[in-house]
Amino acid sequence: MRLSRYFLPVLKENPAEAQIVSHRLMLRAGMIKQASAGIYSWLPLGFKVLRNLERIVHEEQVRAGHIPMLMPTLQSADLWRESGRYDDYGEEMLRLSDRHGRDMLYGPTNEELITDIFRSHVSSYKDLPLTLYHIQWKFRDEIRPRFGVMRGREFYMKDGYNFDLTKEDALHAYNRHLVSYLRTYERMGLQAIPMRADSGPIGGDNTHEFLVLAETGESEVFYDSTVTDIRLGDREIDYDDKAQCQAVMEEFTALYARTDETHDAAVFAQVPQDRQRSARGIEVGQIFYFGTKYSEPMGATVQGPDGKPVPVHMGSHGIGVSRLLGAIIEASHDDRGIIWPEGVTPFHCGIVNLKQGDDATDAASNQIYAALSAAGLEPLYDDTTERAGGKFATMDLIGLPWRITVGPRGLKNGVVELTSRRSGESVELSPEEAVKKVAGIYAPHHRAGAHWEPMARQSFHTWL
Ligand code: 5CA
Repeated sequence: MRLSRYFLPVLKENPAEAQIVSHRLMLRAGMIKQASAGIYSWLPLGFKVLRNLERIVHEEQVRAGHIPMLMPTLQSADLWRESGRYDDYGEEMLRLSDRHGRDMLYGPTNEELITDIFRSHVSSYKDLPLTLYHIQWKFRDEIRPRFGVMRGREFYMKDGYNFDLTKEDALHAYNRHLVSYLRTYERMGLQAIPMRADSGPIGGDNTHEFLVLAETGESEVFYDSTVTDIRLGDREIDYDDKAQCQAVMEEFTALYARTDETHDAAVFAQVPQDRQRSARGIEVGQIFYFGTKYSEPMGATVQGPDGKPVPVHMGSHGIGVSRLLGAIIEASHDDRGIIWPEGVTPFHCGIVNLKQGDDATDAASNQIYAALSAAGLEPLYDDTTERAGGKFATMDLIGLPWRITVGPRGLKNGVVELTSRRSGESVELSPEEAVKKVAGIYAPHHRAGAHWEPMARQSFHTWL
């Protein structure tokens, strides 16, 4: 993409309404614009990152054996009356009626709708196990929408639902979700710690929230500091292997890590004192096992091996996809702007032409642009006539992890500058070497212990 043809409405001033850094940077980098309280338009740069996160979520869910689909945002109130949640859900639910006076609602979550789909089409235990998921907009009329996409009213969520014959099978589904979520967050450059939590209106008593530690987080958390040393990394996971998934779940949940709702001071006191931590965290996902809470009242039964109908065991599992943008920025920025992890960056590499209009720098910049594109990458080329300082400030603000700077002085010596946004370090290289280096960084499995993969090459959103 050439910046002169893109739509990147960056703001020079700090917007007064933004209280936390991620909200401020998303507004300043021209990623989002508030449409009304807690509801945002996703401008091109923000939309690109949102799509990248969505792609990672899809890849990891499909890898775990879960099946993508799409349910609507508007639902009929009747289904929610069946489960008993229509009255229980309270003010957070946005209720509407259509021209025939039928009660509708904008879905805050989808347990009822998916249970209805299941009961209409599945009648035998032989069709189990089954896990269906979608990524769709949700609406919760939060009393205090704030911090931009972090606590929105309209937000983008991945929600998945497992249907199993037995509790044991459903707990395997729970573990599969836990493991696939760990992979998902690590690919996004995040550490999200599973913590014992409260189930709220979803129900059940087996639930973990995934928390990214951050001072601006809305949740208060208590944990054993050694929990932050555990990584999933590159290990091969066989999602059909119950024992392996169980072992990973145990490894990640054995140490004390709880949100304030389930915090138990007496148990916490048994953690060695120098490892006791209390901090704040951003909840980027939550998994639930709730047994037959929905299948029983809604009649979602299958014929068991003995021919008798049994209600299925279910769980639901959510990732806050739009909230993740805020969480990643909270975890990865400096005073100049965002620092995108390679796995989610909107463009792989920036190209800054220090003397637009100069034959030599224009030609070299164009060549680098073409070579990076040919390597399957998506560069953002600042081909505007803005002065150098302004170009650098914009690149730093929007946070592309790598930048190639092309200037007349360097070109005389046959070099350009490759700069890491994270470390600030620059090296002088020939244009060909610079391209090779960047292409290598995004090559699969370049870094041991990290399993992010190059985006443009395998993205199902290359049209973006
Ligand atoms: N049905 C279950 C699992 S699919 C469910 O709704 N879980 S949830 O309530 O925990 O939501 C899942 C995730 O959505 C949360 O972990 C959080 O990351 C995100 N989320 C929830 N509310 C908001 C909100 N108001 N703004 C942005 N993200 C939110």
